[in-house]
Formats: sequence, structure tokens, C-alpha cells
Amino acid sequence: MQDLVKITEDVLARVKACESLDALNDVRVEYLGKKGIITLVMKEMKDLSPEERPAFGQKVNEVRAKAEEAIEEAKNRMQAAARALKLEAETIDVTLPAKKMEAGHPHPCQLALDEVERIFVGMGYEVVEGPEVEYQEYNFTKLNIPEGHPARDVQDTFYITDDILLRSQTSPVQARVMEQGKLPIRMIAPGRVFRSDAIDATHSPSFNQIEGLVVDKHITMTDLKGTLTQFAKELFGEDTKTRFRPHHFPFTEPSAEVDVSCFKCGGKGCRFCKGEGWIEILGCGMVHPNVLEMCGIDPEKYTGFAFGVGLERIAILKYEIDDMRLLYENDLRFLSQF
Ligand code: 2U9
Repeated sequence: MQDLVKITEDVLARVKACESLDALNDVRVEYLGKKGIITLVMKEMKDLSPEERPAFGQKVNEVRAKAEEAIEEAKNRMQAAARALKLEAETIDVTLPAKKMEAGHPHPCQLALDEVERIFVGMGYEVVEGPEVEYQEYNFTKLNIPEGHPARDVQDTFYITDDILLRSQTSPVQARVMEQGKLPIRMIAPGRVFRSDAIDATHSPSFNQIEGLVVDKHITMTDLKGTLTQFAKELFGEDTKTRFRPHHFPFTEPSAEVDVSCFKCGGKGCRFCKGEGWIEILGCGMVHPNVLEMCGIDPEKYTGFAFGVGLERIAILKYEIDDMRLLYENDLRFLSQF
């Protein structure tokens, strides 16, 4: 019995001194484990006389219950303290200003492309894309650009083999659509093109074009002029006027370059239009009968018009950018203005 009082005092003191759950577990094993002090005392009961056993058994059970209770209590206290510490460490101050999200936005060329596509899709055109690596057959021959033509020169075009090149215009996309033979055609072909040009404020070896093509019965120059004038009005404002100047392209006949009245000064002449009152925006023409024929369309039954416009040029004009290189440099101080 003396021992039991001592064991009780000891275990309670040991539990009280514990500073961690691990230490507490060690005390539990030391007293209540398989070979624990209290467990051994219980086992030794068999050496007592039958008269002594019940009273001693009751005492041992009390010691054991006290030890278990003290350990449980200490465990709960430690867990609650740990939880409180964790909660305090994880406190969120909901009144702090939120972290600023740096959301991106479309590049000015993408904004210009979206706008051009919106206008033509609104007129019933399809948007068609094609390969950037092309056969010279599609890039030149089918577009009535004969062998020996300066446009084919290795000085101007990136050749991969004698036959394969980086397209210098998106026209091969239209040639491929014509070859499929589904008429009528009303399409625009936007995309990257490549020319062996040195970089300056208005040139780049890789830039973007949007070309358009309409092929149907009874298409005339009037359709061409009406369509492109409507396009100019939607892009630059309802008051915009267009001017068609004769020009030459191998793939169209007749051909023209198109100017729009300056949307800054309304045509009076200013710094923006260099005093001209007019700004050149695109080239166009009636599809050459040779091109129709080479792409499998009977030029006696069908006619068409085509046009081409530089996407960077549209972006530069629309957003009043004075150097094309800014569009390629990915400088956020420039890009974040759009
Ligand atoms: C087919 C038939 C005809 C596409 C055309 C132009 C006029 C034109 C330039 C504008 C500025 C190229 O980006 S730029 O340097 N393009 O002036 N492009 S007509 O004519 C076609 C195309 C495909 C089958």
C-alpha cells in the first residue's frame, strides 16, 4: 500500500512535468504500458493471499484510473494549447489590401485583327488559316507570278528548298480554298508572312497580313469598291472616304491601291497624313483570269475580287503608333497602354 501511494505521487508529478505529447506518451508507457510500473503491480497481485487481494485490487485500479485521467487531461490541455497557437499563427487580416492581379490583355495587333475579322464576318465572310511553310507553286505560280519575277528572288523570299519556302503572302490560303471547288467564296485569310527585309520603322522580315477573296458569278469592280469602302468606314469612322488609284499586281487585273481620307484632319491635310489628306491602307483588284484558271475555276463563268492589307499597318494607324518595331519588342511600358 505504501508503494501505491508513492507510485501515485510519482506518476502525477511526472505527468505534471511533461512539456510535450511525446514526453507524456513516454510516461504513459512507463506506468501503464505492457511492462509498465502499474501493470507489473497488477500482475504481482497473484502473489497475495485471497483475503488481501480484493482491497489491494481496488487500490491498484484507483491508482491506474488516476494515472489515466491525469494523462488524458494533460493531453487535452496540450492539444488545445497547440491548436490555439496554430490558429493565432494562421490568423488572416481580412482588412489588408488584396494582392494586385497582373492580368494581361490582347496585343494591339490582336485588337486590330479582332476588329477586321468582326467587320468581315459581319459581311458574311469566313476566316480561313493555312500553312506558313508553303510550296512555291502555291505562293507564286498559281498566283500568276511567273518564274524570273523579282518577287521570287532569293533576296526577297526565305527558301527552305528550291520548292518549299516561308510564304511571302497569305494568298496561297485562297489558292487552296479555290482548288477545293466550293463556290461561291467569301473569305479572309489572316496570318504571318515572311520577307527578307531589313528591320526599320516600317519593315520587318516577319509581319502579318489579312487578305480577302470573293469569287462568285457577276462579281464586279463595284462590289470591290463598295465592300472596301464599307470596311474603311467601319474601321476608321462613318465619315471616311476612299480613293482607288490604279496599280499593278500580277494576281489581279485591274489592280488598285486604296487610300482613306485622313481620320485625324478629315482630309484637309495634317502632320498625321503628311499634308496629303489621304492615307494608303491596302491593295486590291479583280482576280486575274489566269489565277482563277490555275486554281480550277472557269473565268468565263466566275469573277472575283481580292485585297490585301498589312495588319501592323492597320494597328499603327488605328492606335497612332509611330514605329512598327514597338509592336515586336514586348515592352510592357508600351503594351500596357492598349
Ligand atoms: C488570290 C488572288 C488574289 C491579294 C492581294 C494585295 C492586292 C496587296 C499587300 C498589302 C500590303 C501586301 O501586306 S502587304 O504588303 N497586298 O496589295 N493583295 S490583291 O490578291 C489575291 C490573293 C489571292 C488567289
